[in-house]
Amino acid sequence: MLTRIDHIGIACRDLDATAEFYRATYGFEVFHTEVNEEQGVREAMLMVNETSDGGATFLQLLEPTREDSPVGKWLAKNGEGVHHIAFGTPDVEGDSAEIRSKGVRVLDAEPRHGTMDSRIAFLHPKDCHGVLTELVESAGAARAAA
Ligand code: CMX
Ligand code: CO
Repeated sequence: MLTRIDHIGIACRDLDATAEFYRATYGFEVFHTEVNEEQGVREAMLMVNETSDGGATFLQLLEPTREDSPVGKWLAKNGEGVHHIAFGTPDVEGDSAEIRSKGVRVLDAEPRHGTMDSRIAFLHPKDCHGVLTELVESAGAARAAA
């Protein structure tokens, strides 16, 4: 069961400058930074609020580490902007299977490594009315609460 908006993924060209925009404009501080070579991104997580399932909602700023990565290709085509949304779940495998059974392509046959040791799976945007959608099982409180 999906229990929160885990994050909104925002593609940017300069992670540090974009993080500074969010700090100076809204007061959102960087909570965590990480490089995920498998996904081809350098990322910063900015916490916006905690959620009733024991998790939290973040903005995820994404700078590509290589041009041929999903975010690199997307930036070249679209420029900076909202790249994906992510829903939190205590059971990424179970929700992936259920959503796949409804005819939505799950891009990851097995969950992959996500930020802060989460486990993630992506749904094809063409099956989700144009929205690239990610499922996130976080490593912390939300999974323990399952
Ligand atoms: N949102 C909505 N639509 C998107 C999209 C996005 N982010 N990315 C691609 N599309 C659309 C394109 O516009 C295109 O549509 P048209 O055919 O109508 O032009 C179609 O999907 C195919 O796009 P493409 O540019 O040819 O790209 P690919 O098919 O090679 O890849 C996708 C698209 C979704 C399969 C790929 O981006 C992917 O596997 N994404 C999942 C992984 C990811 O995004 N990782 C980065 C984030 C990591 C994290 O959050 O931790
Ligand atoms: Co994401």
